[in-house]
Amino acid sequence: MGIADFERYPLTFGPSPVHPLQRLSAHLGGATVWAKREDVNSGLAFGGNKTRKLEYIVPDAIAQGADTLVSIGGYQSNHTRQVAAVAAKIGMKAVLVQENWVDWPDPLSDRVGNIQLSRIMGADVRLDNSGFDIGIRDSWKNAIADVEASGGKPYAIPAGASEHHLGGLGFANWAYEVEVQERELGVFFDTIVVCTVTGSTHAGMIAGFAGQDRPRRVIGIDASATLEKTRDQVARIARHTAQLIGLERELRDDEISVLEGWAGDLYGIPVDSTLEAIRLGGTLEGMITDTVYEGKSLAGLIELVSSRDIPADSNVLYAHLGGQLSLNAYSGLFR
Ligand code: 5PA
Repeated sequence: MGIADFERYPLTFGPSPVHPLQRLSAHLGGATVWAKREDVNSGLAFGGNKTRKLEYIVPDAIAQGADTLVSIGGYQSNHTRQVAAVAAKIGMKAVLVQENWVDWPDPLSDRVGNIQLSRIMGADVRLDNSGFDIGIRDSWKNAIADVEASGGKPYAIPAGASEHHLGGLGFANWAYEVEVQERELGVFFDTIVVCTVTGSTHAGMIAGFAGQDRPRRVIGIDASATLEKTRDQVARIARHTAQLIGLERELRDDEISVLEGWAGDLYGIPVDSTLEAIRLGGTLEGMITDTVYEGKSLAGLIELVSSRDIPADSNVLYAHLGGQLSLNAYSGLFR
């Protein structure tokens, strides 16, 4: 059993682009930094990491005869926006529970960016006042029950598509894709840096890379300040995904590395290092990152390269997972 045994419904343009960040690398003066860009991986409403995960989930939804995808996230969830786009693409409905995950004083946070696009794409958006949690929520269970009660066939996709039995496959496949691109480019990425919150992006990568010949460091950067929960979730999903794709050994604990230090105190609230990283990516590379996820993982990368924790002779691959649209809900920054 391997990744190729799982059906993949194409939602992306194909392999996502990989390119060097020359001016950022020169500025940091250490390792050579590259990016692999999930923010431009699809024509479906700006794509992102969930679009890749959904490629492996959609065949199951279709096989089950579903007519409505039901999912959950914060007001500015990138995930739910991608679920809305995918539902539109495959001719299903979407019911999205959008919770008040971030205590951020932008009066338009439930109207602009991701949530606006979900509404444009016809999703049934339901605002809920609950706070941040990556676990399974009653509001989401109620939405599923609602669809059933009205005669629909719901297909449940948990937060970030992570606690879904196929949720890790998209990024296990990403690991194989990287291997192919490395051969084409003549480079080996000994270190991968990725933002982790609900866990299946990082977990899928760990599982996918674990079966390859050359070992590498896959560093998850915590962006929600819930380290223990995130680490457990990543470990669980990585082990499950490894089993699915036929890895013939147990993952070691040292293969599961989630680092803290760049999340600040709260999910969704940027700190100085986040804003600094966003500015650096923007001014040196024209690469836009957001305040919730990618600005935090980029801040981690910047510090790890600057401190030589990632050695100067390394080739580092920054996984850019998308998410720029939520910047609209942070209109008070960068004025
Ligand atoms: C998200 C997640 P994981 O949830 O798979 O760990 O990915 C973290 C992540 N970068 C990183 C971006 C741009 C993301 O959108 N977003 C969630 C959402 O609801 O959008 C699942 C939380």
